[in-house]
Amino acid sequence: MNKILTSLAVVVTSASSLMADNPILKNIFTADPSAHLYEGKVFIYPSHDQDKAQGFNMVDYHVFSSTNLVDWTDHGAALDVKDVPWAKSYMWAPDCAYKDGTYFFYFPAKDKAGDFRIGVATSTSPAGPFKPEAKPIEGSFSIDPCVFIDDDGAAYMYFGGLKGGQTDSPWVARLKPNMKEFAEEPRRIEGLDFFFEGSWMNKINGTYYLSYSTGNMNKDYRPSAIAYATSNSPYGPFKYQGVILKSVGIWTNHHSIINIKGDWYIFYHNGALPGGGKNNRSVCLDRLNFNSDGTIKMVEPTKEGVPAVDLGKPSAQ
Ligand code: FUB
Repeated sequence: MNKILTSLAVVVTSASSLMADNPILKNIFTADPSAHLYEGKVFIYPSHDQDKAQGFNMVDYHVFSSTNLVDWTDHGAALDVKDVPWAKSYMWAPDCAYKDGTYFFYFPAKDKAGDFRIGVATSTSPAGPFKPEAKPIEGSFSIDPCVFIDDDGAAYMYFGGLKGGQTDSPWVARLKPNMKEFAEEPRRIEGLDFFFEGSWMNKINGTYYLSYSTGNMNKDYRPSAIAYATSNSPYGPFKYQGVILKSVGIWTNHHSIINIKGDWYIFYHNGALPGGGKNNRSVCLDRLNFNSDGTIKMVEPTKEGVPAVDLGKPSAQ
């Protein structure tokens, strides 16, 4: 691995490899990757596991981008807990959404009372830095927000996994046009068998695919597989479809799925970097494939990762 220091970012190259080489992010420990295509690049919004961490008390977020899926740029700390007036600790799995020139960064964290809430921070750049709102989203609770914008422009937040320290059902709430407030009381989502945490939404050929981590809920796939369910409504009810990624060998599993140039990809994490493990995770990338009936094939995690894809020339750092 070769690091080139620039004034703004760390470019982490992988020796001109033609393959991405899992884990793809190697300069710091990262987890819970939410991937998006913005401005001709792939951006990853992960959690940042601290070196030698014994638990999940994360304190900041870094944003990564790539124009070829092989070489990744770390844009540095995009949000730090010390800059979030309401948050105390536990900066867990985030997501990002774009609307009308603004990037909205959604993140769960424990508030001063020790309860998980969901916050939002904004930037005009997909790389951040993000400016947090003074308070968490009113009425928000729990963890792992995923924000999905439907074809009609309506935005929905899927979230859930822990409520008051207990496992809980997943939730969905439509967002107001300002993307910073719930437009309705969160609704429970039905039909997500074995749901534990880590929601991710895709709409494919008119069908809503909600995928998620199953923790210890499915005794046949412990610990933590990624499963999915489908619906014809963003609110559900959903129909359970099965497992798409088996355990990655550590307690958590958390993913995102995006289409890049006509092919589907799954971003997830494992503990495979030197010094890695349960609390020192690293983001990986593999292909995801569908059957002709629209069901998803089981993913085979690889060491070599995916081939380079040309998304265009990198812009100046
Ligand atoms: O990274 C902290 C938590 O672990 C995430 O919020 C969960 O999804 C699990 O990956």
